[in-house]
Amino acid sequence: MTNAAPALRRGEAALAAAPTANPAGAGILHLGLGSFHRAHQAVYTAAALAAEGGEWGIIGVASRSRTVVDGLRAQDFLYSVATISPDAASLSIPGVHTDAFVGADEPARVVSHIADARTRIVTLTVTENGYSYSPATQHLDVEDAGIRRDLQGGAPLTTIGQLARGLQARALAGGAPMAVLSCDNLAANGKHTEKLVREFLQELPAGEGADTLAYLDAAVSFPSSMVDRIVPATTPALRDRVGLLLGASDAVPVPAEPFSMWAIEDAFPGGRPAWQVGGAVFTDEVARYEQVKVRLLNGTHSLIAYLGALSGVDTIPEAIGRASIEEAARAVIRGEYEPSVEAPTGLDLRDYEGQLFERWANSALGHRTSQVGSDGSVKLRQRIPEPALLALGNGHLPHLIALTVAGYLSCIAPLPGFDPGAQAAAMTDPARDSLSAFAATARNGRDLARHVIADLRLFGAELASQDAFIERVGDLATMIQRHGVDGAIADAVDAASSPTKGQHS
Ligand code: CS2
Repeated sequence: MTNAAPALRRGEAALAAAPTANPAGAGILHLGLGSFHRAHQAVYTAAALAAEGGEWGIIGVASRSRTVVDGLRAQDFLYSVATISPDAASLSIPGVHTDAFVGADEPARVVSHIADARTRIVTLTVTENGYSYSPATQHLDVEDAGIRRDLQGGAPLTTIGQLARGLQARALAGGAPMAVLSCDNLAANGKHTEKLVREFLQELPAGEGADTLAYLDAAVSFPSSMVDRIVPATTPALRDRVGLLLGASDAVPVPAEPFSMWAIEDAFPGGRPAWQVGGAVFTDEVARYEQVKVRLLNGTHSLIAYLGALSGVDTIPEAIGRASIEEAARAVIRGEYEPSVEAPTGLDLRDYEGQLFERWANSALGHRTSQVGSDGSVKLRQRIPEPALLALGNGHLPHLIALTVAGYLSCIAPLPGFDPGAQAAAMTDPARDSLSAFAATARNGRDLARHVIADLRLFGAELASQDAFIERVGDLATMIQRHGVDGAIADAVDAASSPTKGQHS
């Protein structure tokens, strides 16, 4: 039906929902023009612009894909956010983008926008995988081909290379103050980004980065932020539904849950939009928000996704609807994640947990287990090592975190003879090829777990020496291979609830 409807444009009489903002200029450059940014930061920015106006439009840069850029260009940079729950669906049009382009096609343009004094904030949603970080060295991955090339010069293609080269050009052009704001699910994401940008500049030959480092000291901030909204991938069915609701066709709508949260450290030397109007919280406690979110929400989300996929289930609501998976999710939150976090002032962990289960049960969203299970090699590293180490340090084996890792390995690097099913096959992961090649010849789960956790240090250096944890991961993977996922869930939940079995020396 959408083919017959007029395309979404500014000023169309057919619009059921008018754009909520019309920025005077673009003070923000955003790297990572995916669905999440468009359903989160853009919505807060629209609220800020509607309340206060100003030059806080957004120039959106997609890293490689043309789809969203082409769609937005054809629609005057408008698109709809469909807020969906089982009881209701509503549309909004955050008209905050003033331009969009593909970074890989025009890398020099990324640099020149960062250098331009009119840009006062660069925001990032480039995923956990976009930071060129090596967990083995805990530094910028200078062995990465993209980083090596960007260090040699020419128009940079990696995010860290683009930031560093852009800031270098900005320092030369007068050094106007600005903020670089990471909106990815990483612990201390601001500090992490700053460290990697500085390491890039330090790697440049013969002190070439010295002036830029001095400029960073004087005028550039890297605030941390915690972002939260469940945003599944867009489907053809959503496009049709939005077309019906809107009376105009939208090629690039985004679906999202009603819940949304943003906690930001307030350090913006070049100014910022009034994001608090849209509900953002400016706080010194971002680290606490981030820990709660990355562990209780994202860590448990991974567990649900892998157990769901291994049970042959397509979506997160179907997975959490299974009593055994719900029990495992409650056990990992109560027993293994909660003890590792300190709640920020005013946030009640019991309420937060209650909300999580409601959010995961949102059956109208269709959030897929294969989407949440993708990129586990980079996501789990943010979610599991610290709480696992904390439990181990207190003499407890974290059985459900071990089950999360065993579930992950069983999905993307199955042991010989084990077929994890279609949902697992649909998961993408940068480490899939190398891990599955190893798994195909592994004698058992312990072999595989040792290789991944101890030899490759996929989850960092400290977990690499935790033999009891590694063996438990391995044994659970073997159990999944031999007897299926249900037995492994029961074994882990049972062990976690039994005080003697839960201890280790
Ligand atoms: C999910 C997140 O895909 C995943 O790994 O855990 O994308 C999650 O939906 C968001 O972080 C929610 O804010």
